[in-house]
Amino acid sequence: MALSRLNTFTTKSSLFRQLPQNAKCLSNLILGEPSGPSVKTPIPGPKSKEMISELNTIQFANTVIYFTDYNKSIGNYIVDVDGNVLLDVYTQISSLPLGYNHPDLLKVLQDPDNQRTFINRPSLGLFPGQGWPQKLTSSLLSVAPKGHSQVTTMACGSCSNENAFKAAFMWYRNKQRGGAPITEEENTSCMMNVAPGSTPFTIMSFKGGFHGRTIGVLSTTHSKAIHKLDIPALDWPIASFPRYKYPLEEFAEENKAEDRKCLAEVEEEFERFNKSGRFVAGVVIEPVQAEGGDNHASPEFFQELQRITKKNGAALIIDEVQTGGGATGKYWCHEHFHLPEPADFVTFSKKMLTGGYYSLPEFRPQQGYRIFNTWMGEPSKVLLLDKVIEVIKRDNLLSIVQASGKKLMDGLMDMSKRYPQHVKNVRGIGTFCAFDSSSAEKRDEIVAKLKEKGIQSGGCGDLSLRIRPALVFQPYHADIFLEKFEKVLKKIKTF
Ligand code: PSZ
Repeated sequence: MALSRLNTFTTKSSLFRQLPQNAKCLSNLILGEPSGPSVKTPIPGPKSKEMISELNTIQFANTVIYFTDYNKSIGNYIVDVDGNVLLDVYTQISSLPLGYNHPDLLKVLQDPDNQRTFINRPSLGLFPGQGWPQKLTSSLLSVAPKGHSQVTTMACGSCSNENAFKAAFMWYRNKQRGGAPITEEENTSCMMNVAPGSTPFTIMSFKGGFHGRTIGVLSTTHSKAIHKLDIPALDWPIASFPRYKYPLEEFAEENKAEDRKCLAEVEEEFERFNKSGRFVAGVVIEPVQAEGGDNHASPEFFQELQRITKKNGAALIIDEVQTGGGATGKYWCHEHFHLPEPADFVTFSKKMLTGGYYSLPEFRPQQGYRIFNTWMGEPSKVLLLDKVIEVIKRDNLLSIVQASGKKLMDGLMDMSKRYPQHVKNVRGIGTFCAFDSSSAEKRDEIVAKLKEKGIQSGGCGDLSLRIRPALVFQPYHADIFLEKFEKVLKKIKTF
């Protein structure tokens, strides 16, 4: 029943191919979507509330916003169990590349050959299915950042970063050994968590960064106390991430000075830790700090960071878990930075559907079972990703992102002039946009009122609201968002 309903959801890719730059035809890309949001009950509605209490008897459920009807959700619209239809600019924490129930993805499931991939989950490190290298090539490697030919799949974003860190540590130690074999003492000491088998190596991270919640990467996460409280942390170097003044054109000098200050801290931390023998094996950074409040840094900052990292013999690990997959108008956000050399690692998850990382060949582990786990990713996710990438290319979705991003940014800029008390520091690349409100309370009020008007958005950082639509979000959807947003702004009291 759900499927027949979804047959009305048709892509107009052939039409779109003829007129790729024509914004008018972009609005026809998805048929079968509602013409706009509709809200019938308070959110969460009565059915959601009942289900939340039911779930709460089984597990802690106080974060649940509402229960979703995944049969009815379609394209850019999420539909809750009470029948409320919301334009979704949060998309499952920025992890839905093509919106809900995309017909091309549903077709992947209907193919009997594919069904076997869904039910026979392999241990990829031991028994990959035939065609696996070709699948990796047509999907992940077809969109690899320039200079990358090696990819390792993992389950989630945290796990991808954990393993990139481990690969960086092994690479660093291997350099130190200078080709000497691993000693018996190293093998026995590591079993007791002591030197020389266990190293004192570190990963440098940035204030405001987020790289996951598992215990290793959590030491590099610095966005909110709630993520870290009560968990033991590693004493690793932490530098400041630039905090710019907006509009950027007006504060060019101040922002350049901010870059210099943060880069000087990176140099100081390298020196401090390397001198004390706690060698910095890697530097991990997001191209835009997302959970930490959508903090952007300049291409020059990243170029210089790459130079300093290399000079100090460490690996640059770019965490594209949230920024990757097309939302910035390029497949990888760091492509906007024109780095002189490829990053050593680029980690991904979310919109890529599978976790994992690209790494340069020198980071291949020296022995088997060093970067390893039961599943090492999930072929059915890669099968879906293969289709997602095909649709992105076929429907020219990156140019849609650019067009919709411009519409969003222009609209937000305009709001920041007309409602300066509520909309400040507008920033974004592609549809990866955000602004600051005047306080956390005001930001939460805007998110709540947007929901009442049928817009699902999300907060980030202390006082920011982030916009994270799917790649099928078109300029026409941006208009709907902006119209509802203005209605909300008119209702928000200044104090
Ligand atoms: O509260 C949470 O646990 C959230 S809310 C958003 C995320 C996590 N983002 C995940 C994330 C990320 O944004 C970056 C830049 N790096 C790593 C991660 C971790 O990914 P997962 O959640 O898949 O482990």
